[in-house]
Amino acid sequence: MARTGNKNIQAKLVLLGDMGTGKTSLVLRFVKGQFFEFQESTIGAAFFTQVLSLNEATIKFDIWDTAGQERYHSLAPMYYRGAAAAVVVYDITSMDSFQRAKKWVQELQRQGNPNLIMFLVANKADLEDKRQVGNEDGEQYAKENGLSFLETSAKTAQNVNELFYEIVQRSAKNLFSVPTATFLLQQRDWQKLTPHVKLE
Ligand SMILES: Nc1nc2c(ncn2[C@@H]2O[C@H](COP(=O)(O)OP(=O)(O)OP(=O)(O)O)[C@@H](O)[C@H]2O)c(=O)[nH]1
Ligand SMILES: [Mg+2]
Repeated sequence: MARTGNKNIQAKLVLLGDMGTGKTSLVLRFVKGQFFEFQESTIGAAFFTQVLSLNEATIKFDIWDTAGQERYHSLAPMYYRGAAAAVVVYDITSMDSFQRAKKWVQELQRQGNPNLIMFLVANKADLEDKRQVGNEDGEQYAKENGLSFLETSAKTAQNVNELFYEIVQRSAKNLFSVPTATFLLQQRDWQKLTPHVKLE
């Protein structure tokens, strides 16, 4: 792997999406390995940091978990401004949340940083029997808009680490000014190098 030098890099990541889609739950699953059936609705925004180390470089992720309630909408630009990556979350059991996700994507495309890396995340994939939004619908919308797409479950941890690894990998080019290809990491490297990131 290419040597990246002794760098400390800070990257801002923002999660957006309708209330109740599971933004806080995804972050808690990733950062703490926890899940709560009765997660409280976020007020304003919550802030988490996660430090990932690889070779001589350290990335400190500042994660802004925004509140999905409509009354907090006007605060959002404060959180997505300057972000390296944005994760727009919807809930596969709610068509409304998918429509809301599309609105967020449009807003980010209009207002966001042109280098912003955007992910569309279909959460609650464990609730297959209540599904309202088909996997193909999310996938197709993401493709049309140049977004990365993943179906996740904060409850079962499905694709949660994968989501954050992909964010790091896709951000790597911007963060390290090296081609992503020289920066690809195997998951076992992550495990070795990042004891504070729990792998399921
Ligand atoms: N079954 C299932 N439930 C989930 C999942 N993710 C979150 N939940 C539940 O959905 C509810 C809402 O989750 P939150 O993480 O608070 O959602 P949020 O997007 O942060 O909501 P706001 O803070 O109001 O914007 C909670 O009761 C969670 O337990 C999931 O993947 N599967
Ligand atoms: Mg929340």
